[in-house]
Amino acid sequence: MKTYRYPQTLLASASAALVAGTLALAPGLVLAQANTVKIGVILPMTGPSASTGRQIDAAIKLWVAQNGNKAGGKTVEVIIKDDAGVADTTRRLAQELVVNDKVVALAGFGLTPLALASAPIATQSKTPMVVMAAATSAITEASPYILRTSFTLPQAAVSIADWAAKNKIKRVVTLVADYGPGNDAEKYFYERFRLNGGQVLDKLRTPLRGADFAPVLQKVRDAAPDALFVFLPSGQGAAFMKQYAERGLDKAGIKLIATGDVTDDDQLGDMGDVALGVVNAHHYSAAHDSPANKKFVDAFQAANKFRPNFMAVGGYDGMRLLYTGLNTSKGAGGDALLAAMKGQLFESPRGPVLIDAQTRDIVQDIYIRKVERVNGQLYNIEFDTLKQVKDPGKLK
Ligand code: VNL
Repeated sequence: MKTYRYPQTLLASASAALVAGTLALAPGLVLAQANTVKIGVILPMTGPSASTGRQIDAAIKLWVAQNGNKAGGKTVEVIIKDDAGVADTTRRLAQELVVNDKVVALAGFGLTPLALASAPIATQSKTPMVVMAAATSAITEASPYILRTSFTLPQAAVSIADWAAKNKIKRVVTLVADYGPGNDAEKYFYERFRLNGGQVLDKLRTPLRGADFAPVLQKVRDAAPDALFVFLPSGQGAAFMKQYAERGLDKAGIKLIATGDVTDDDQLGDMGDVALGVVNAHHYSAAHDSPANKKFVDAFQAANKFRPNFMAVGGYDGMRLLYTGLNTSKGAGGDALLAAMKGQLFESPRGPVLIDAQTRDIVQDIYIRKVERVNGQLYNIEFDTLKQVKDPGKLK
């Protein structure tokens, strides 16, 4: 998936010759250009969120390997760029992909600030932008050209808040990463849990880049709640679990409940016994029991030496959305592609999903899962399903 750039001068003279009607130079070259559509994917391939980039990159490659490089009668070229998780870089790359590479769509976006930084470029250039990872509710409102194939934190947070209230959990402390999705997780958990008659004793936050959970874990121990509710972005769960166990909190009678970002399939295999029994809510488990998921997981694991996580599914479904959209728009981008992607309904490895035509956000089943050991490996085992959950952030 490396980009090959035609030399500028050659292209310029080829198109000049075309205009003059005396096409003498490299006609195949001009044809190839007209028959190619480019998708510009921006991911954190390096830096603290590199696991998200690695998962989505692998899923995109799997999609192309399985479905070929043709859509809407055109050859699809996927250009993958690394923003290292830095928003200024994401914005610059989005600009370059639109202006220089003339991509028909932007995709990827590993973290909320990276998606928000690129939203104005999508709007100004009328370029559809498929958010495959970032999950703050408000992202889809930042541009009418944004669609999302990941999830929203409110979808997961209200689901686990309902489960907790029904399962004898009365007093909770919340702990979230201190940025967009953490704010959403805290707010939506808090509101729903209190509505259900529960009590939130404290709301704790950790810096997005902070890996030291000691100060907040001490506060949790002192507050002695029935349960601790946690949201941390993908990639931080294992470090958190390790410190949770080191401080003996798993043995202090405080239940751990979470969004599935914490018991992420990317790291779950290495978390050890401390993760056993953690109940959490999310939209995807590698153990999801369906023929579509079995096929996806088998193919993914055959191509990579790791398990797909929810980020991989966001990337895979994002490619489906783009290919199906391009088939309908006959390879056109802009408003035609945007319209063709709105309202798509399909069977994802996660279960049935809808890209809501009004909100451009994803409507999907949210599962309540418990971490269990299956054939020697830890998995999130689904035991309850909330059907077709719309983003609660869009219902206000
Ligand atoms: C975000 C949300 C990122 C959930 C995550 O992992 C995650 C975000 C990198 O919107 O920044 O698990």
